[in-house]
Amino acid sequence: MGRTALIVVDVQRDFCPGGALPVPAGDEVVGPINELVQAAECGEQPVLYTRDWHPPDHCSFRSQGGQWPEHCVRETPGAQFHPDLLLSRNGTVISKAVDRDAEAYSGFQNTKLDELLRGRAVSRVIVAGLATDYCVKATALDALARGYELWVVREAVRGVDVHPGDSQRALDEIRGKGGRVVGLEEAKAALRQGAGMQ
Ligand code: VGL
Ligand code: ZN
Repeated sequence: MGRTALIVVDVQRDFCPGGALPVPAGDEVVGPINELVQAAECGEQPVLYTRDWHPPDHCSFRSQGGQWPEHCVRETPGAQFHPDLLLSRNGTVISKAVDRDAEAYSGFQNTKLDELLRGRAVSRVIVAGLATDYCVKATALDALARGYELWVVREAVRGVDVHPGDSQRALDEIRGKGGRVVGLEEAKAALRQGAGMQ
């Protein structure tokens, strides 16, 4: 059994209430995620933070014919992590959807995430963050497709639900493909255990 990594998906100002593309109650993930980060530090497990990091003319924006209002434009306040999010000393930031012409919901798409995880002998990935029905879903399914054991933390995700039920369907699909939806305490325990207990 390899190590367990925590992947914190897109906990950015624009995805929280008051932001450009707010996920309802999106800021409620910050508390549980901070507990997960502390558990990972305790167990010396890797923490990776993905961020949506779009150019100002990204193809996903309505102004460019896409689906979304402008959000998470690189180097703007809306793209910053939520101010209360605990940034681990040993954390790694993964910027995604940086190319104008490509949408990228998954943290694995056109990034070094897979390489980083393999380099650190990670076999299990624990995913938390925003949004359940977009970037959390895509990142989780990609992790499964790449052969990782995959857990999503129930209390630490929130969805957009453009169509009612999207978030629930996303979790069902993750389960259907072999992932687990776990509670906060189980996830913290796995992160805290660290290398020594395996
Ligand atoms: C996301 C919509 C557009 C996400 C990113 O992080 O879930 N959703 N861009
Ligand atoms: Zn985006």
